[in-house]
Amino acid sequence: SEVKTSLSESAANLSAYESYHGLTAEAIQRSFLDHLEFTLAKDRFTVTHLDQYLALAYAVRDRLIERWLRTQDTYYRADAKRVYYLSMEFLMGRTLGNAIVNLNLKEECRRALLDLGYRLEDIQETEPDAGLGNGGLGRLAACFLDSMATLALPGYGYGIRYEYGIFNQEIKDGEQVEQPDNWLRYGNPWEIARPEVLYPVHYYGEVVQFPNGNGKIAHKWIKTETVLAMAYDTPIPGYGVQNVNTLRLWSSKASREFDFHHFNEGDYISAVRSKTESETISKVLYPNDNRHSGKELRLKQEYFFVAATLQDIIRRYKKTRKTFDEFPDKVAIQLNDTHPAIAIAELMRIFLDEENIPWEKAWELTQATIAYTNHTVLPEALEKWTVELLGKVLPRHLEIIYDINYHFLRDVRVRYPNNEELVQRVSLVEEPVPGIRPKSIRMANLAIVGSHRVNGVAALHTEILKRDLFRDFALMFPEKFENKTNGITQRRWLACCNPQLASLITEAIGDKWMTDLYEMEKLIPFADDPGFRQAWQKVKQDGKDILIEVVNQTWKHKLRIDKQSLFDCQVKRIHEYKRQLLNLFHAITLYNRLRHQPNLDIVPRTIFFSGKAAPGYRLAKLIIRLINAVADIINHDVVTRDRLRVVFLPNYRVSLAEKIMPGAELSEQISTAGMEASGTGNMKFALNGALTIGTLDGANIEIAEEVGRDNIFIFGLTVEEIAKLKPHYSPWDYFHSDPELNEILNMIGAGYFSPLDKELFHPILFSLLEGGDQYFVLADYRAYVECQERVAQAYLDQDQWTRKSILNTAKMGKFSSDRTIQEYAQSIWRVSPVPVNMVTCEV
Ligand code: B1H
Ligand code: IMP
Repeated sequence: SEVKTSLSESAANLSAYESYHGLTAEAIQRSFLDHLEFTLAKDRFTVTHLDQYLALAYAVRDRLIERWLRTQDTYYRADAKRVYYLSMEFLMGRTLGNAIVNLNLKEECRRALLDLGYRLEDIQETEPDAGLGNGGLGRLAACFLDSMATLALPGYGYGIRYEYGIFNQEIKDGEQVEQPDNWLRYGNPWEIARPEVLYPVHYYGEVVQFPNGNGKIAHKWIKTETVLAMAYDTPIPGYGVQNVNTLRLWSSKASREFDFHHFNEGDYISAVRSKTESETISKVLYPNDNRHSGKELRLKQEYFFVAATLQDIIRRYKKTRKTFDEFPDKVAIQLNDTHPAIAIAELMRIFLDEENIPWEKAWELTQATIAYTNHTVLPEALEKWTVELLGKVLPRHLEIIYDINYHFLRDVRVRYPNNEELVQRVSLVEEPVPGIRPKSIRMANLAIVGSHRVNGVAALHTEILKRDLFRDFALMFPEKFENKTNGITQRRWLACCNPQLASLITEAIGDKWMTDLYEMEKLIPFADDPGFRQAWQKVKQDGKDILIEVVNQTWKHKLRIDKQSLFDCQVKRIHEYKRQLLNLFHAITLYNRLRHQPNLDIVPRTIFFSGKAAPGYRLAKLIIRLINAVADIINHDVVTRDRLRVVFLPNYRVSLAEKIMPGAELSEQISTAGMEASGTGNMKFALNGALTIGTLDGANIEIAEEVGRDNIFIFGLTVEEIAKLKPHYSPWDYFHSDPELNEILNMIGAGYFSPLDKELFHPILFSLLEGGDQYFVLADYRAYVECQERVAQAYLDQDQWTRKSILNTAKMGKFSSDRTIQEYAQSIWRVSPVPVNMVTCEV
């Protein structure tokens, strides 16, 4: 401590600081070896890859701890307003490489390990992904944590510590097979268990009323089943700052009373069985992207983490305050979609039933604290819980929701008299239609009414919310609705995943882009510099070679990829609205053209697909089968296989995305206009220098605005055109009038790609023809194929293509999640940075 104090006095002595805090290669090596020996009990004869990874992870983690503790202390001393990001999903991927980059320790780690004969890159490959999310929504939460820490904002992520994350996808005979993702099997060096941070969460039971002595009625929720939530913390280091924020994930544990109750009844086996049942709450992530399941366990998961989180938030608030008057000045809660929207009823329950705050005040505090982000307009994704289920699992919350609705509708009737249709539309309660739909609670309506801000995730999406989905609410509360266009963290999605491109950029314009992505504009003049273009092209080629290596490892060198072919990538969840079929039909178009004219001169392409289908989404799984069947035929045809390849990369996940982005040249963002709320993969590709082929949907529109129409390939129907076409759309017209499209659908129908089961893919044809083609695949086919011809033409001029590639990266400034988070901080959360200082802080 004396050493430290004297160091603080000579605060400028940075190298002494680094040496003291163990930030040198020598210290890291020492720490690595110590952990191998003392933490893992291994020597050089018994050390495994896993041990190497764990030892390095512990050595790096050690270097975060002091800053982490200091950060929490700093937030308390500053009496800072905190932001709580509540999300059912955090798709973190790997942590080691990101922590090393954010601590600026890459060279030190590399040297420390090389000296022992290890390669940093190899060690990183051992880390399993933390796949606690489905796709864009979960990864957005992870990018936001990185940005909040980097911006020195007192931000916390709160969610569930799923024992099983998103399933691992295997492809067997062309089909998706799901394997459980037991990611904690070998231990998780990044989490710290907090067995003392333990809260009860109640379910079921009943509500009793009694006079509270002040002439009012009090409510008590009794005879509940209780589960305990235990905290696990993961440090979230910022880049270029000393702040280390916290991601707190809850794990369910059986409560002690629960045990005693059953044990006293003398049935040991059923006591242990009941115990495991309460522990199933945090067992597994629901693998649906953009779809509401309606299952009881899912509702219990949502309430589980919300109830534990609010207890923790209120505990922290009460450490410095006696009344709740300042709650909204000290606490901002952001709901990542409606999945945690029960927080509105839970916060009201705490204020009303436990803190005895009167309704009006409780409601004012709740609204001022909470904000809601909507991520989808797809009707099947909107959460509606049946009154029956909600009343059974959370009876008091159902009462409170009815009360909120009563107060809300009373105000609506005053403001808009004699408009019962409006009242029905905005009601939190959807009335039943016998035999068709049960009486339900609309969670989006609850979220809007209970929040002071509602935001969409891209400009178009927010407009659609205001014009269509939430039209009535936007007219009632125009000041509530805002846009916050999504972003991605350039630390993970460029610095970590594409170190070569990052270095080339930094050599040219310096490294300020790491914390201010608008700095990338300084690359614009380099787009016309032949030497720089050549260097850029070389780095992109290296990225392609790494991707080829991934293919070789997957297929054991059986699938030869032409390294000069156009690398055309569509990687995202498999969903009809994302239209992987459109892309596949283009592949079949090229295949047919080559079959019919074997000497046809085309630009060689390798078309990569990757993505998971929800296990219960039959058509999405069939699409995976069709992609693999088409790939099999095309890749084995001697006429076509040197000019056209189709590759389905199994098990898409964050760590695979990090290998795909640097090698991609064309980014497929081809959703039906109006259906992809934002997309964020589109931003990752463009940041790594891929050109986009896309529809005017989600954030594509804003990407086009930034890069300019000359540097992006836009095609297809617009939202307005689709709305016009919809009432009289007939996919059959396109089927009959477009010969190439006709041929493709006939081949699929005749079993060309499934000779052993000719009807295998008929459900796909059915959805496109009889089913009415809900996603306008046939309507956009011709425009898409023509646009792909423009892409191929452009690719022929490699020099011009490279120029456009550089300009794409240069104009990505807007799409940093730092910009997004700054906007949330200013206009929704009203929080300011609280930087942590390690050197000058007193000890
Ligand atoms: C997005 C979801 C989603 N929107 C329900 N909605 C889920 C809905 O488990 N569930 O029940 C899970 C996920 N995910 C995505 O959010 C959008 O489709 C993307 O367009 C957007 O970029 C992303 C982040 O805003
Ligand atoms: P939490 O934010 O209350 O969950 O506490 C996290 C950490 O913050 C604690 O373990 C302490 O290191 C620190 N901390 C908690 N209370 C205080 C306080 O009153 N002043 C300064 N630091 C605190």
